[in-house]
Amino acid sequence: MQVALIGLTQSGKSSLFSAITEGQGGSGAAGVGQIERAVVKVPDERLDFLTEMYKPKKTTHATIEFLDLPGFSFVSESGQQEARKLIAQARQSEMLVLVICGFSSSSVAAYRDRVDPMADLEELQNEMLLADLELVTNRLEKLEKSKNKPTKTADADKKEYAILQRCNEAIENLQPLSSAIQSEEEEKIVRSFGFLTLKPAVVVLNVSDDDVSGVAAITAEQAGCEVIQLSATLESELVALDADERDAFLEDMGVEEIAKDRLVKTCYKAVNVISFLTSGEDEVRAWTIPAACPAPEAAGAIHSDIQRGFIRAEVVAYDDLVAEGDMKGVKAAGKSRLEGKTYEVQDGDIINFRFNV
Ligand SMILES: Nc1nc2c(ncn2[C@@H]2O[C@H](COP(=O)(O)OP(=O)(O)OP(=O)(O)O)[C@@H](O)[C@H]2O)c(=O)[nH]1
Ligand SMILES: [Mg+2]
Repeated sequence: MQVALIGLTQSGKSSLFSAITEGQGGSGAAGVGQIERAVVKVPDERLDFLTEMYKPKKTTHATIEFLDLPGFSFVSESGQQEARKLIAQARQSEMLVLVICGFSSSSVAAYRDRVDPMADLEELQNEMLLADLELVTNRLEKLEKSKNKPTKTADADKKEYAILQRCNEAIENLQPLSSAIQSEEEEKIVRSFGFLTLKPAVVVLNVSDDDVSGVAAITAEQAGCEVIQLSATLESELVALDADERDAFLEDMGVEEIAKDRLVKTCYKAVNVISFLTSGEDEVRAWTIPAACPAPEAAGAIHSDIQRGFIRAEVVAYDDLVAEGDMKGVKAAGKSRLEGKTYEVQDGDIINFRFNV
């Protein structure tokens, strides 16, 4: 799963990236126009608990790949061209983090000489919509020429043409693209285009250190998605501290969790995936599956043999394990379940698959 950090120039994307990756992906000092990438563990207190319990040789987290894209500037023609290329890159990610500048600094030139988060967000979202519209119209023009020719793809082309026309209408009527999609099949076709405005998104409002606990300048309603307010520079300083210092600092601030952890978890949830867990002396591990996934398919995330030879899933809910203290207690309380093929795996299920091949 891949998440791209995008935004207008100098909004703090690279600072945020450095905090999220705890510095592993470089310091944001890469050459101008370069894309940085790094794989990040999704924090999971359930894995911490299981690791404490089993003391395994290895603990494996779910992961997300983050991309740090250079900032977009729509001020000049050349900036717009550059942004177009970067947008093509962002289309490949499953999710977007829109990093919006909410800090003023004497040493950083503000985009369009303003510190106006709402105006920046509107400009960014507007450009995303325009880019999607351009994609729709280009493709429609191509299909216009080919759709009535007796080619191999004529049927598929006609279908696509009809959907894209509806997409076009939706954008022109200022409706979200999602309103143009009527079935799962259509969704699949549309997904292959990588429309930016259809991707799950979260807005990060990057404010000064002393504003982090203030009222956010953008509400979730205005953004159309969750808004997380943080200070990217503060976050990157926090990750450089050792665990005790970090905890002391968070306690001082009166917050439970470092903001970048909250962001990574939010991204994971936003793409509609969940984790089930496996545990043992060798390894404690989180496995990523789509929400509402039947047990055999979940088993397939581990190995296709386990899916093929699926017999039953021995399932313990994480909360039951915590309540009973250990697996013995869980079994004594009758809270270990045997589930069959139609069972929908729940987030946090600890599973042992029985299979036969
Ligand atoms: N005062 C202050 N400065 C910040 C904050 N976040 C970022 N900066 C500074 O703003 C400048 C740009 O930050 P970057 O993280 O490089 O921004 P960017 O979005 O990656 O920039 P581009 O990739 O060029 O678009 C740097 O000098 C940062 O130190 C903040 O919360 N407060
Ligand atoms: Mg940058």
